[in-house]
Amino acid sequence: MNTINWKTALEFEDITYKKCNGVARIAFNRPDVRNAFRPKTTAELIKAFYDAQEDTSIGVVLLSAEGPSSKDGIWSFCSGGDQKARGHQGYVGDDGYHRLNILEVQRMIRFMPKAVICVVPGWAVGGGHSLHVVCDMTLASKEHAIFKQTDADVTSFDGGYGSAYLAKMVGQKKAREIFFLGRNYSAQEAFEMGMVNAVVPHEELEATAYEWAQEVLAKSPTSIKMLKFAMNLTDDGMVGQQVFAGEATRLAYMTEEAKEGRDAFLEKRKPNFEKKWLP
Ligand code: S0N
Repeated sequence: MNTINWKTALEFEDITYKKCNGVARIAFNRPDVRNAFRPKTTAELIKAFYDAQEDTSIGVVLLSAEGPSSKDGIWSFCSGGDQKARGHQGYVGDDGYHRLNILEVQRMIRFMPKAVICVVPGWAVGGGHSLHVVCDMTLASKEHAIFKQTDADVTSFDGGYGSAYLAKMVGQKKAREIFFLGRNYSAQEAFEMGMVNAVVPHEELEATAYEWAQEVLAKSPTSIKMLKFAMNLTDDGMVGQQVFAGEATRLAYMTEEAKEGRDAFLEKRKPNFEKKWLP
């Protein structure tokens, strides 16, 4: 296995952002509040995910968390929206405006043309649970991961990927149980439901995530991207079709036919497509 030598890519306050050998690691860094996110956190996540998307040396993103809490040693992935930053219309940022932009983070994960692996070292709760659902794969700490949906306790409801997509993953009855009862589920239970890919001893969690990332990195980048978008497509409606078709267009641009179309326009002549209507 490659030695993991994470290097800080960008400095943030609420998250850490590092890179190593084709892997980007974005991690919540508010362990004393169980890694709850406030508007500053989501703004930082958006910047980090955008950087990882644009960096052609990066093929896989790990979404993880720093920890444990300095107060009580408990591990958390993310406990969702910071209830202390919650005003009457949403979560209030330093600028005084209310924002609900965690959904933008979800969309970035969903439409990122690279694999995103969620690494859950502890609590995955509320909006934190939804983030794990939207990631392409999830690895969970055997000893410390706990999955829980508290949306119905605090009057929030993730009606998109957090619930409807979860139902496609674990089945309708189980998804309703998760949201309507808000119980705690261990990593093993989450694995048995089909929402976790592997249960990993806590000490090996990050190294395992890095190994999984290296396995993905050995594959064809175009295949990974097209497969991800193909699997998204049926659940994402016209936007899913748009994203998949956009990548198909990119592939079409690489053909001789496309080059002829462009050149003919620039040279103010009729294109000669040589009438190759391939079967
Ligand atoms: C995570 C839980 C289960 C952990 O329990 P535990 O281990 O007993 O710890 P606590 O003593 O409860 O907590 C330790 C300290 O951490 C603070 N804290 C924990 N979670 C939060 C939080 N979410 N916000 C702020 N602070 C938090 C505690 O207060 C405590 O601090 P001290 O030591 O100072 O007292 C347990 O903590 C828990 O249940 N947490 C709350 C989970 C929750 O309800 N989260 C919100 C759920 N809703 C969302 O996430 C909104 C989703 C969302 O954003 C969204 C979705 C769809 C559409 C739009 C939006 C949107 O709003 O953007």
